[in-house]
Amino acid sequence: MKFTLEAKDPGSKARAGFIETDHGIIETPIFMPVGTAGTVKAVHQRELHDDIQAQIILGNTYHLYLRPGLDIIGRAGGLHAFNGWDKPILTDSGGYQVYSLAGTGRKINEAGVVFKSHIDGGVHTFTPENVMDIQRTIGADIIMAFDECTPYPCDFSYARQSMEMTHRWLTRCCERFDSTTPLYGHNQTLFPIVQGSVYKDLRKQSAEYIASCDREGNAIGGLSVGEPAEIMYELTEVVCDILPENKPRYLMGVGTPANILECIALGVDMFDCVMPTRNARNGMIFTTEGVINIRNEKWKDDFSAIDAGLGGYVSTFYSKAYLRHLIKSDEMLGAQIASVHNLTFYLWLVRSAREKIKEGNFVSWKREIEKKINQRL
Ligand code: PRF
Repeated sequence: MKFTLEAKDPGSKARAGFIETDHGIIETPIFMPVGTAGTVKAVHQRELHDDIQAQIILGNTYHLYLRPGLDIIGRAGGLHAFNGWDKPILTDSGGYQVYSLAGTGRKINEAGVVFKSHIDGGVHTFTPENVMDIQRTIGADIIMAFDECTPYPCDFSYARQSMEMTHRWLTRCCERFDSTTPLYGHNQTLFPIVQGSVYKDLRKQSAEYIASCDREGNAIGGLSVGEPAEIMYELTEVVCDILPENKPRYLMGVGTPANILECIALGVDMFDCVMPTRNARNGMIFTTEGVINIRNEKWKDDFSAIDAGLGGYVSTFYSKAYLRHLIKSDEMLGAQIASVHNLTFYLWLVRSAREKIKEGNFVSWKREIEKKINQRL
């Protein structure tokens, strides 16, 4: 993997660049659609390529390991061969999914995490070592270190101990990753994850440690877990200022369109979030004019395009009134149209940000576009 910085915005810390992988180029800043179980929910691969113009998608170690399982993925020849997505894939390590299982009897200790499957209650263990092996078998281009994502709020002493354990787990991840080889002929790279909850000192310490590990890219975890946005921005800035400039920075699980623009301005290059797809299924539609709750009565006879300004097939072909009818009727096509549309919007947003950074007028564009896209229609 190779990251090249192409442009720095004069008015902010935003950057434009590109990442070269064996499955192709990722232009940054980028948004990565979430494909938890090896599928971006309700969206097929041709739509991802042609309509949404996705450049990389996410998969989850936790879900794929439980179902379909490593035997099937391995026999398919890895996730790319299994799901037919021939561009880059990033897999999350399971650290966050295990965090989400809080209250289900999962146990975290130095060795790793013991948890119960949400599918059949079976007991499994994740360790830094087996999570590397699992991600080798899945075959993602970018794989994530095994970490603990602390909840919010979290007291200082727990946050410090947890961060230190995440750092020790990282050493074990690196050792395992570096002593194993890719299974399918394409290279893989390992991104470590900064933790430290909402404590600036811990965040600085963690960012310095992660930077010293000298991997090809770095991630910021443990944010957007319920803390106020201002706190997330402050800590993202602290961490970005420490992480090396010549490597991509990935802010995990963020966020709203406004969050993404703000964090691009702080120097983040990569984002992922379930918001555009999950909220689509509930009728929340992001458009170039503002946010729509398509279930509202006011759209029942609005026969205008979902988003004429965005372009793209579903956004211009289908009307708001028709999409409202589909979502209200729980029709599968409603989830499909809404998901493709929202992802088209998210990819348009980062593509536009990239263009503006290269032109040197990101800040003024951001100010103008925020006024529109943040309003509720
Ligand atoms: N760790 C991992 N994945 C994540 C997070 C994290 O902290 C977050 C936090 N927003 C999202 N996804 N491994």
